[in-house]
Amino acid sequence: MSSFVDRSNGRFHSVCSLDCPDQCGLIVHKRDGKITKIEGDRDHPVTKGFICNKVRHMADRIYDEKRLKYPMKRAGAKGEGQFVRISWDEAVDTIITRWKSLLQSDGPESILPYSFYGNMGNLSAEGMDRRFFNRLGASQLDRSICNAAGAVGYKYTMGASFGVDPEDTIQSKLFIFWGINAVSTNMHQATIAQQARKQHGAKIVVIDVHQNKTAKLADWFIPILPGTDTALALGVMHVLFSENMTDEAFLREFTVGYDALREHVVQYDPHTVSIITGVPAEDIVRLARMYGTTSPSFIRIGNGPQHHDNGGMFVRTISCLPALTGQWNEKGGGAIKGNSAYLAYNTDALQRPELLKDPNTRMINMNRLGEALLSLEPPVKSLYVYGTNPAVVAPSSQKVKKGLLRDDLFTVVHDLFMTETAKYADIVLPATSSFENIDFYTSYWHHYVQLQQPVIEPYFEAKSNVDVFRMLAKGMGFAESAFDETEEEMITQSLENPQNPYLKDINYETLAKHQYVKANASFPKVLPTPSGKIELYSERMKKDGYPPLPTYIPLQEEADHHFQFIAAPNHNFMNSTFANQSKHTSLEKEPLIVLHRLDAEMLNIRDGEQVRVWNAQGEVWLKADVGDSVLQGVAVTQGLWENDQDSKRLVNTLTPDRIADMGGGAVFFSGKVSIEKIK
Ligand SMILES: Nc1nc2c(c(=O)[nH]1)N[C@H]1C(S)=C(S)[C@@H](COP(=O)(O)OP(=O)(O)OC[C@H]3O[C@@H](n4cnc5c(=O)[nH]c(N)nc54)[C@H](O)[C@@H]3O)O[C@H]1N2
Ligand SMILES: Nc1nc2c(c(=O)[nH]1)N[C@H]1C(S)=C(S)[C@@H](COP(=O)(O)OP(=O)(O)OC[C@H]3O[C@@H](n4cnc5c(=O)[nH]c(N)nc54)[C@H](O)[C@@H]3O)O[C@H]1N2
Ligand code: SF4
Ligand SMILES: [Mo]
Repeated sequence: MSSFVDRSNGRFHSVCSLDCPDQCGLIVHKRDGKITKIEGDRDHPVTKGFICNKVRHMADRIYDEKRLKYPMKRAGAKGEGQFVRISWDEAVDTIITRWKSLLQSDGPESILPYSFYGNMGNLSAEGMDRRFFNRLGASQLDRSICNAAGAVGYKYTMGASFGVDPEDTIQSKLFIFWGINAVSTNMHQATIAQQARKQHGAKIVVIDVHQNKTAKLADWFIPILPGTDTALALGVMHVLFSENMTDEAFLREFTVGYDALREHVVQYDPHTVSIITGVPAEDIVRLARMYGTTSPSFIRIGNGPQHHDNGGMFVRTISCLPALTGQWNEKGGGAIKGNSAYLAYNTDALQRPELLKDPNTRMINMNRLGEALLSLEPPVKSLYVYGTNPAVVAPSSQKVKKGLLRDDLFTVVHDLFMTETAKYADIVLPATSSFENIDFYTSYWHHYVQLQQPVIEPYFEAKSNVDVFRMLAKGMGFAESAFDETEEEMITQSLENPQNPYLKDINYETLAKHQYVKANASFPKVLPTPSGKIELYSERMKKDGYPPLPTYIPLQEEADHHFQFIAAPNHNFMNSTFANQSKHTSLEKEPLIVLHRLDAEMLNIRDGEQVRVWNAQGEVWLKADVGDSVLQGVAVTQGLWENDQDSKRLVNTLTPDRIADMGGGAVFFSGKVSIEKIK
């Protein structure tokens, strides 16, 4: 059980639990046992007291009247949202009875857990739940919705998620934000870039399909056609090689395949690349010269271009660039896609894979949830959702909803709110917020491990993920000691990782004392690639059926519709989190669709008019935002809005559930739509 210490008043250390690279240190103010204010921890070495607007308003969410207080069971039709209160005993009994009967009739694979990182705490997101579902033998979930393609792509080049320490990037003289809206999604990296600009005149370049908030503060915004970034990177390489701006000594010592790459990129001359990308040839040359002559330079590789059919190859390609100019040898030089390898903890100790008896247990890709519910054989008969809101965030959401409507599907949703997904549940369970739990956090951007200790008591009857899975294990009669361990024990085991020397001095005690501890990490001298070097040419890729050299492969053709549809995150929501809070929705006002003025003219659409955006999967209604912040043929919307009343705002209605080139990744941004004025 969580050990709650009654500390009714004062200021308490905490950490932001949201799925955001910054993982800010927080100070929580309390009076009479309640949170009154949340602010940044000024002593935190990376986040330094600055936090985003979303979390400054977090107390409103914690005490929102709409928060789930008790377990409930469905009292109306699926999707209607009619529920009645039940006890925890009844909720657990109902689940266990149903699952025991399914084990008999259909076997454990008929049960599918469905989760993501609504709470980044490792115990909450990938701890007791994994132990439980491994022991149950349930279908496994391939958690590929976020950065799976990019992680695999980066691995081919670099071996694992090792990038530059973001604290060092203050030294950089050139920041390239490549398909990342950092002002909204990695605000401290944007702050460091602005500080470097002030201190020593660093330049900020943004490459994006949309002139977003980050592009607005850049020294140079390069608009590009969606899904063509790999070609741009190859064009930059072409110029670097042909104008002798490469670091030959570095290439010889730390890479393999540079001669093959040099020859390979001859075909990607600026003129050819310009036709593919929509970036003028002279800008390609200018970008390459800027990159080739500025050191240290830093590329922040975003998730945007990675959420495409060719997203894995994009990251594989971009991650070759810093090696060409020897940037990994410069303090603050290099790139970040993710930095999770520095803080790799002992996942086996936490998740107990040995509890899963059948190694052939099926794996279901979370990006194909709709298909899995509608047509998988043998069928999924029960779905257990926690820490995610698939009816809103998963691709092709009308299919997901159709699947959730199935009468014979027994669905349980554990969340803090009655999400759109929860409305389809048979049983809804109330979750604690991270401020009510004990957990440990490992950022995927900076190098700090952080501890969360409970700041407030659980809200009404809410329970943490760890506690719920303990109850379910007891109910199922699982006798293994893995289900009795305390959170402190689980944290201790996780941090004992002989595979990762960087964590050597970090344990529960040091965390309890210091709250956040930096891993003693540095960029590895020998990378975990087959050659130990940066692989510009990858034999492993060839074996896996990919071109061994970085190669531009166009997006899949969808000839029926004209506009490339980019449904990206917005500033004031976190995926679908906060889309149910009026403070956040009123800051965002309403969902827009950004169009080029010539496209709008052609469609007879004026700025501010409501438009219908549609394809074969369905339709969405959005307000036109007409201007020149996208190229022609591109349509951008931001934010995963909820559908309230009759509004048609569920943008994932229109996104494809195809799978990316690598890692089973999602391709949210590769779909196409048509657009017309609502008459
Ligand atoms: N405020 C806020 N912060 C967040 C989130 C949120 O929802 N809101 N979500 C969190 C999560 S889970 C994640 S994964 C990260 C994601 O954060 P980012 O890494 O910033 O990724 P996205 O926001 O998906 O997309 C970034 C940019 O890619 C652009 N883009 C799309 N396609 C292309 C393309 O083909 N080429 C180029 N060059 N650009 C393209 C989009 O216009 C967008 O501006 O943010 C996290 N932080
Ligand atoms: N169109 C489009 N779709 C996208 C994206 C995009 O850019 N465009 N981005 C994609 C990406 S990168 C991601 S990562 C996914 C993210 O999608 P999700 O992982 O679904 O993220 P959220 O919408 O924030 O939902 C998290 C849910 O977890 C709940 N929660 C929080 N803490 C806890 C807890 O401790 N226990 C339990 N049981 N529940 C908790 C929250 O209340 C919330 O309802 O969305 C994807 N969907
Ligand atoms: S969402 Fe990101 S920027 Fe905002 S407080 Fe949390 S970690 Fe910091
Ligand atoms: Mo994500």
